[in-house]
Amino acid sequence: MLSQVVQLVEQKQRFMITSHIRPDGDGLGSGLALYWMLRSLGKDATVVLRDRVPPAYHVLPGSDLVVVQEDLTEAYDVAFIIECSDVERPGLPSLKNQFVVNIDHHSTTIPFGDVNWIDPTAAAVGEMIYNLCKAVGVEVTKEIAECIYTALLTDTGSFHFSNTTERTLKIASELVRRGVEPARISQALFYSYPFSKIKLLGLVLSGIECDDSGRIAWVTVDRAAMYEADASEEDSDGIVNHALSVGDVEAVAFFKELSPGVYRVSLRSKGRKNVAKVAECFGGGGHRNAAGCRVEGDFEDVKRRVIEGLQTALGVSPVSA
Ligand SMILES: [Mn+2]
Repeated sequence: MLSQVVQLVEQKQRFMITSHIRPDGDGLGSGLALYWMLRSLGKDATVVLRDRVPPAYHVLPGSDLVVVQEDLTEAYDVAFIIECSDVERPGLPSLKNQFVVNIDHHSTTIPFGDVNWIDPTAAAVGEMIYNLCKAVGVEVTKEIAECIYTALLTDTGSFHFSNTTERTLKIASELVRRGVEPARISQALFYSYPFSKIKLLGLVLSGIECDDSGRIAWVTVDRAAMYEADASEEDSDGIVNHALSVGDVEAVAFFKELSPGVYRVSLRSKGRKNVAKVAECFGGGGHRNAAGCRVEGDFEDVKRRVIEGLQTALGVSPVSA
């Protein structure tokens, strides 16, 4: 509940903020916005992540202050966990000994925190942090605005996805009024890729396939493509969205080989087609238009099971994948 979070922010002094492994724009943007908000109130705050900040997000104020650690080395009054489906997701084992506040906008999250603030109507956790700033009376500074704007921009697919509401755009407008330069943020996030990322994108997209209905497509990244493109793990992020740009395609699966027989599966859909339900069948989660899971097994078998899950979700008769 927001009121409980406000009370903790007002009464406690030492805060720690984290998000999931392989941090994204919402996890980082919301986390750093919360950091700046707490600093404005004169509180002690530290952002701790298991993985480093991807270079694209160095544009975020405070990204250089993020502490990258395998685990926590201190005790805090409150540990904020942003955008995580469970307490394991940040990859910091001793988090479970802390007083945890779970902040998320995914409907599939479980209430693992001592306090749980879940708002599935928010386009991004960034929107929730904006509301928190208002609730505790902190002025939205340029730093806070840039962090929240990044969270909104990335989680809405540059305001393309169906989670983009009037409220999202109103907040974005307010953030621009507070000093955000949209072109500068977009330039850093979408026009500053390493060569290897575009090389990998080409290799992967040239292998795009779809089922007989033409409504479900999939792409695969294997270790050979990663090697050929000389790609980093981060270079494969976002490829899934390109597959969804085919007109007739309503849902896509992105398969990434993590190690032999282990695949990370990212699912995306358009409109009202729900891929979170498919991810949940494999022990993953997410929201309606963007979800993910990890599946183990023989690749052809993994692929068939996931495609069949998507066919069921879309009401497509299961024909050959
Ligand atoms: Mn999010």
